[in-house]
Amino acid sequence: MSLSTSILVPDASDDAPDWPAAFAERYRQAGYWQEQTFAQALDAAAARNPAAIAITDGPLHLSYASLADRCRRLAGGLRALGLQAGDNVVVHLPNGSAFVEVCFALFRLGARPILALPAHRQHEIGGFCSFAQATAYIGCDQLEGFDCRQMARQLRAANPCLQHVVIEGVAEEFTALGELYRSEALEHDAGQAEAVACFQLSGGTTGTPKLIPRRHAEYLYNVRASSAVCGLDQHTVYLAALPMAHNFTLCCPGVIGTLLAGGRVVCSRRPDPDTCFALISAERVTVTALVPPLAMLWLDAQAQRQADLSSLRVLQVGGAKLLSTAAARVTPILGCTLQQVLGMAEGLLCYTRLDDRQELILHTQGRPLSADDEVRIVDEQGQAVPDGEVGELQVRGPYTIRGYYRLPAHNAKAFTDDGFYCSGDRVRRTAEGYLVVEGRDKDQINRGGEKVAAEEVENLLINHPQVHDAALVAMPDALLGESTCAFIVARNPAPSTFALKQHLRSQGLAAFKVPDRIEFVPQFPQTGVGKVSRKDLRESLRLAWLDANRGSSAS
Ligand code: OOB
Repeated sequence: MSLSTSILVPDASDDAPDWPAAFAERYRQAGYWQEQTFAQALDAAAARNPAAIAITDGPLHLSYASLADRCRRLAGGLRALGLQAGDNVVVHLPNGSAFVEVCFALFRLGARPILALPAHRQHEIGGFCSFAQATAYIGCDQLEGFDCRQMARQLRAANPCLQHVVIEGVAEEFTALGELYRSEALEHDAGQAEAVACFQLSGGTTGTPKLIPRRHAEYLYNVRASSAVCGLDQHTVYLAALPMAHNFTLCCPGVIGTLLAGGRVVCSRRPDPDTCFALISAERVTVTALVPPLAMLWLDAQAQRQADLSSLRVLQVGGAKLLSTAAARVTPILGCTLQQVLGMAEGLLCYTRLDDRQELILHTQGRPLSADDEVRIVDEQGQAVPDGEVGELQVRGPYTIRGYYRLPAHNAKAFTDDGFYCSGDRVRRTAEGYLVVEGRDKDQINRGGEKVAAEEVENLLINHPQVHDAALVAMPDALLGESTCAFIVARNPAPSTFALKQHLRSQGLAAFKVPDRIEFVPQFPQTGVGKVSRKDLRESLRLAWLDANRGSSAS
């Protein structure tokens, strides 16, 4: 690996690549893109049924009218603080009503939330702040036991652009989120339908964050079309178990889909079966979304426990491949319909349909959401392969971005000349147009839905004075599907495994990216051209895993 290739420098000249005019016109004509912003869409939902409950967050039951009013007042408060249209704002909040209010207040202001995950720490958050020149950070006092205020002090010292820190809870020297609601409501919506509404985050393959600009019109289409495919309506009770900031939970159709359909969002701070089963029974939840390892945990828990999950109608599973054996257990054990979702923050969504044949639901990752999703599956030369053959999934369409924020050089590689996004996923298409994920071409590890960019972790490892070189690869894992193993070529004396993990944590790396295993090797296997052979490293782990599992099944 080479450090020099991984430094991606923001280039403000190519802010947020847009669709070419002819495509934009086509998507408007088709009715996909409408003249509406997120703030307007929420206002319309609130006007339809102001007294209905929009959000349940612990003891709090917030009506649509209160939610809309709180978002307006918060928008007023944020404006009085100095935030304005076009500002980039890092939002780092757990699942809860405050997350939704902050997002909609920023939408109204025309400021753009960068949707950080609760698991992100200083390394990631600092990266977003400096890359996007964020003017504000909105966090909370305690996030899964982590003190965001402490981090905010360091962020401010390192990022002069960061003018405001807003904290939910005890704010200390910062601005308290609660105070901002005292302001006069902001009636004017400064959002524009085809402007950037927010930034999703790429799972990443490189050492630096990649921000995904999502625009009101295309992202609202993503929400509306997903909502139709999942059958959401005013009776929907959606449980947000995964982080709300993630595209899956937020817009597929998720929290925002539920709100726009007039349903109710139930917030869970944790995705474990104990917490979620209690919420499902108490709140009569009808739909929720999980990554495969959690779905498997829920299945095992319910097989023993038989909680009252009778209200549950649909379980969406996506983010990583669901084994068909696990898929087959969903309806018998949880009593609901399984919907497989192959999604990506860059856009494309594939869903199995609720009335699909069992065979499709159990064995495929669905088919594209939109009739205008142009999916092609190509070989190494970029030529389309026939149905049934495996190739790289490339896509363009009415809600798939044409480029990352401020990264023209990277965009030139990640998108084809004719605007297709190169996903790095290896898939095959069935004769009926359903996709089956067969693997991946990118240097990314999919740790049960949580994405780890190999290069990001390697860069931090080789910062350690006792590390000569590092390579992070996927290792088979019964629950996660994949976990991470770092191979290290050490200097003399070699560091301990503990010291290396400590080194990563001390640099503020999110815990899920700290390698599950660390192996010391004298040198890396090489490819024919002298690059590190990740394939050989992965293969050695796979063989060791097979060996170990053979041993355990024999005993
Ligand atoms: C979702 O989005 P991201 O951006 O965190 O990750 C996207 C990547 C895909 O390119 C693919 O490699 C993998 O995650 N993936 C799957 C999958 N769903 C996503 N791999 C196998 N089977 C699946 N069902 O993960 C995401 C976004 C919206 C909805 C659902 C998932």
